[in-house]
Amino acid sequence: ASTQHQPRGAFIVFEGADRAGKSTQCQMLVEHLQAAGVAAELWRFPDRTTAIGKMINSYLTSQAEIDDAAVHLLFSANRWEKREELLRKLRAGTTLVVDRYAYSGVAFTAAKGAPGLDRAWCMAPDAGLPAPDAIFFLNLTVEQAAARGGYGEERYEKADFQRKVLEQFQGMRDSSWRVIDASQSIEDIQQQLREQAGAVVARCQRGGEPIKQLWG
Ligand code: Z5A
Ligand code: MG
Repeated sequence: ASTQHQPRGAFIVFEGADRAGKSTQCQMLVEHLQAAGVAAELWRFPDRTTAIGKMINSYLTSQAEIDDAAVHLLFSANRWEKREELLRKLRAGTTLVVDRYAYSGVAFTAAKGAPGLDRAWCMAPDAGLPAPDAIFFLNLTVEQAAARGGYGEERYEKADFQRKVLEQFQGMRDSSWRVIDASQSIEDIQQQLREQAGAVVARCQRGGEPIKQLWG
């Protein structure tokens, strides 16, 4: 039997509007899984610790200007450079809870509306990356997000742009995405996530689930 079909960890991605609570929920979910005896790790993209990630960080904090197409490819390269480790962890049985992935990559660049950088162009460099077993989309309007104390100081953290990013996410979403109303309380959201993520983890632990590829 192919090793891909052995019991393995689950690959769970969180996407959604800014301020929707992705980082809060990812952290809580990983702690819950670990407490339940599941091998689990919290990952995030961009991973700002690598050489590529440091360039991305300089861009996001406006210390560097980088061409829109070039920075898009850096975000993608930042996922490709983690691919081997990601697959190794999953096959070793570790569940990965990942705060943003290629969907953010496409939504944020396509939202710029720059000539030539349409959604198809944005999707191309991520084709072939491991695909998640589940995508949780934390859904929050720009107005609800603003009520949480406003956006931060980074490059993309402006209401007008966030509205365009949300439109891009709506356009990409398919029926496999698990949409969660992120205006609920932190505890209520976490409860729903635990139930749904628990089922995905159990399914992958049983085996027979191949690791698929983007954009399948
Ligand atoms: N980006 C890109 O362009 N291309 C790519 O390929 C990738 C990313 C992967 C960095 O993201 C930027 O990179 C991001 C996309 C772009 N740009 N923007 N904007 P990041 O992940 O580092 O962004 P962040 O700084 O972590 O912010 P965030 O993700 O928007 O926030 P969040 O993680 O969703 O929310 P949070 O930090 O958990 O919570 C926000 C606040 O709300 C906090 O005060 C919480 O206590 C509060 N909160 C959380 N949940 C609730 C509920 N349920 N009720 C009330 N208050 C709540
Ligand atoms: Mg976050």
